[in-house]
Amino acid sequence: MSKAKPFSRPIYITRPILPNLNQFKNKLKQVWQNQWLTNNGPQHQQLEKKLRLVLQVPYLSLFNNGTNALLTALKGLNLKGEIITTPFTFPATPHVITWSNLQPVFCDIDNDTLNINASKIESLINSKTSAILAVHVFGNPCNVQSIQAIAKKHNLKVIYDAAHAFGVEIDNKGIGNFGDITMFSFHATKLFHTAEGGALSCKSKKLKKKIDLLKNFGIVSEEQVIEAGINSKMNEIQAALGLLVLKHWRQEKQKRTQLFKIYRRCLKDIPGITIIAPHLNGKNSYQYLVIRINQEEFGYSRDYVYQQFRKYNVFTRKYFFPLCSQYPHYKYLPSASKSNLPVANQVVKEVLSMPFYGNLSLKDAEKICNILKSFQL
Ligand code: T4K
Repeated sequence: MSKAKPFSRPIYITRPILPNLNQFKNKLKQVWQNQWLTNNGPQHQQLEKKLRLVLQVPYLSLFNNGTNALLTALKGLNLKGEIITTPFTFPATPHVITWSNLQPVFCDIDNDTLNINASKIESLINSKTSAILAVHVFGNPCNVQSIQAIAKKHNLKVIYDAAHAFGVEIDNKGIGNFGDITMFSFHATKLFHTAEGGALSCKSKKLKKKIDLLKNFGIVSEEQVIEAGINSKMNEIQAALGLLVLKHWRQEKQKRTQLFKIYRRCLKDIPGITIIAPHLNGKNSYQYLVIRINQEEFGYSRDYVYQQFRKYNVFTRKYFFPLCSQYPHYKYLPSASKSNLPVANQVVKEVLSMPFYGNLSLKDAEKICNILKSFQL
């Protein structure tokens, strides 16, 4: 194989959907005409209604980012004591537990889906446990049936972090219908985005009302404040952008399914390389394309591959290295010990997020795979 040349421009793992600038200017004109910039304005109301339908959930509340949404979910469910969660996630997941004066308890992950291993949850439950905070990592759904059964048996709440799972369905139902509350992130790096943004879905009008109060200081009216809320509102400019991005996300996903086919074809014969996400079964978000590198079979470690790619102007990412359980403020926890998390500690050394976005050409995806192959020669 002839040696591939480095890309002339940096290739990142993702690039945001950017709607036509003139269309965005037109949207901004509407905002200017309304002279209404935030606090549940017309753009916000439209986006909330449309997203509720796209995500197929009964109730949805928009937020200024996913982390604040998750923080509000914990507050809204009145949780106490310990929350069982995964160490293989973005820092936001355990940090919202800590910010709520609760204790994260790390549970090991499943070797195939990389999500919390439902069969390991029960041994971590004690009288202080009040909830399970699970993450649909890389858009691959958790074992929601088993998690629900455990929660029911032990009277626990279930919160799903679906930051990566926009538009995913489980048994033809929107993923936001599982658990007590589900969080979505609309950060610029997500399939659907509002630059920064997020949402919570839930199943009761009462809980939606509480969530909406909590994200707006607990204000009911000019003279009545009934909750110790915070300010986590999505503004009109974010919502206006979201309304335009919403017109493009299906096409973006379609382009990514084509890219996925290229990656699958080109990577299938490389010993030691497997694709983790998008998962072959079920309806994935096509949010990330994640490979796993078995050093023994491939001949080189994930860290070597990551470094080598940089020489070709390809900036892959080691999501989610290091594990959250290795952060200085969590590593002292008994549940953070390596012996409690053997699978997570192995997986985190092997995963690599590859470039994956609609504007990446099929030819460039093929070239990236050829570069990877060339490391073995
Ligand atoms: N739970 C989970 C499981 C999550 O993954 C996240 C966020 C959250 C909760 C919290 O949700 P938010 O509060 O963020 O809504 C990025 C995102 O900032 C973060 O939202 C996301 N997960 C995480 C997995 O990825 P970084 O620090 O890795 O992003 P950054 O700036 O390195 O961007 C990655 C690549 O994307 C860049 O190399 C280039 C490209 N990029 C990025 C931005 C911001 C662009 O092309 N344009 C852009 O505007 O965290």
